[in-house]
Amino acid sequence: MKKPPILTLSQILLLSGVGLLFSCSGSPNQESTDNTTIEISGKINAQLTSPPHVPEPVGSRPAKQVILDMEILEQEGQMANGVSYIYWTFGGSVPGSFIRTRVGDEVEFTLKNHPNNKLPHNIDLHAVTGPGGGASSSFVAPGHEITFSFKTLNPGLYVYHCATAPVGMHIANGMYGLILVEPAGGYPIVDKEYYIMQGDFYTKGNNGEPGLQPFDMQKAVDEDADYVVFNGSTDALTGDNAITAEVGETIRLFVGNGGPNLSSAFHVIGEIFDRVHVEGGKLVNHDIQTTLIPPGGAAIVEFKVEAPGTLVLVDHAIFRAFNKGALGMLKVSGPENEKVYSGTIQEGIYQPEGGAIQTMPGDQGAPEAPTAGSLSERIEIGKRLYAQTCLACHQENGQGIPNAFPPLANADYLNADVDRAISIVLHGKTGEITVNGKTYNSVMTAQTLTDEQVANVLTYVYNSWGNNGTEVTPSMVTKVKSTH
Ligand code: HEC
Ligand SMILES: [Cu+2]
Repeated sequence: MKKPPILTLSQILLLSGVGLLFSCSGSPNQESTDNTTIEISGKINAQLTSPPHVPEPVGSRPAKQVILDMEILEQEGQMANGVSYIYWTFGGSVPGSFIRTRVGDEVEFTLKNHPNNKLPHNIDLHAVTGPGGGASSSFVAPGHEITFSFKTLNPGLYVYHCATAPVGMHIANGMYGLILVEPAGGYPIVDKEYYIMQGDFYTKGNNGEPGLQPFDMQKAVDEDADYVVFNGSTDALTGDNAITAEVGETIRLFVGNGGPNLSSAFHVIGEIFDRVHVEGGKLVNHDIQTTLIPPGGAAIVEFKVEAPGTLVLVDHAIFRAFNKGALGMLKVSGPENEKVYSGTIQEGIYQPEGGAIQTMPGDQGAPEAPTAGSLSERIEIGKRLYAQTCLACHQENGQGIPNAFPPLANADYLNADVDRAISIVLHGKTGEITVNGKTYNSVMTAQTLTDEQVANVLTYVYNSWGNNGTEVTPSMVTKVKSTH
């Protein structure tokens, strides 16, 4: 056996690499800026815009205090021709109002929940360094408002969204938007800037079925989207709503993906992205055909339009584009440029094809639940169910959340009427109720549980936190079901 040399080649390389790292660390190209120390001078009101528009670039302005007011509105809107939907919105649009800041700004954010709204909401801004991205300080019940503040530390394009339980449902209903943090000095000026966000939607009726379509939780869990759209609707960026440009102009698209589930293979048919700020950050890639934007992510894409015609924006997971709505148009007008493209301009090659043929997910209801053989087993199984299905709203010890979710602990309303409690878990509940002297007027969604599961979870609740110890049996649940 040979004795090993004192240093192997790879060890030498490693060491010299470390040396290189050290020798570079003091150079001016290395990032060592501490953005927490950027001083602010003066105060401005934030300009907010609805999609596809964006506020004025920050340009060379210094960091400032930015006063920002955003109102949450739950309102009906159009998903597709003949199909409407109750959207939950930040500022009345899907995606929500575009927020434009620069690094070092101190944003004083007031979130208002309109008194006509049914549900509590909050906001998690991915641009925020702090607990829950602001979510933990911004929880707000209908008719209330809340103010919190943050300093923007990292330049880039960020998603914001609601993070109130059930989180997926709030996002699926349209509660997302973009906040841009420009670097000092701003991004280079371009001719046109637009705001686009993809989202997937889940409705009781399949794609194209007319009328006011309710949200379908089961399809959302299965990630079986009926609609995949830009800016909240199949028509938001087509026909008269198309975005526009002139030949020779430079375009910047701020593109986000609200999800909740599906990643976007963002592509513009007939264009190549000259530059892409990958994932919305500092890294710039060049000459890109399709850029991947995950749910909760964003990208900035830039290109120059050289020839007239209609450029088609799609999610290149292509059934989503032609059959579920992920299709938008950028109409470029101006003189032909035969050097770039010699063909005739033809409108209408890429058009939506409408309702995809889909099968409903098998409607077998909830899976067989374990059957409880005794009261203590029922409580034990019920406790697990509570953690899975009730805890997000009613909280770990049944204490609820003031103005939003009523308490189940020592709750007079619960203890007064067991059949009513069973009915609430089976069918959900909306309208004003009074629990322990406080009024609540919100929405509890119906829980998809078997009779056995309803019995177990309610038995757990009745045998916890000072409640009256009722045992709820599956036959009691079956009886309540048959009388409603
Ligand atoms: C998405 C949030 C949410 C979830 C999940 C939820 N609830 Fe509720 N629950 C509410 C709201 C909101 C109300 C009040 C509804 C109203 O204002 O009319 C309520 C009311 C109730 C009430 C009547 C009021 C009271 O305090 O006694 C009971 C009982 C109840 N829920 C039990 C449950 C049980 C058991 C589960 C789990 C199986 C559950 N809830 C899951 C939000 C929720
Ligand atoms: Cu919300």
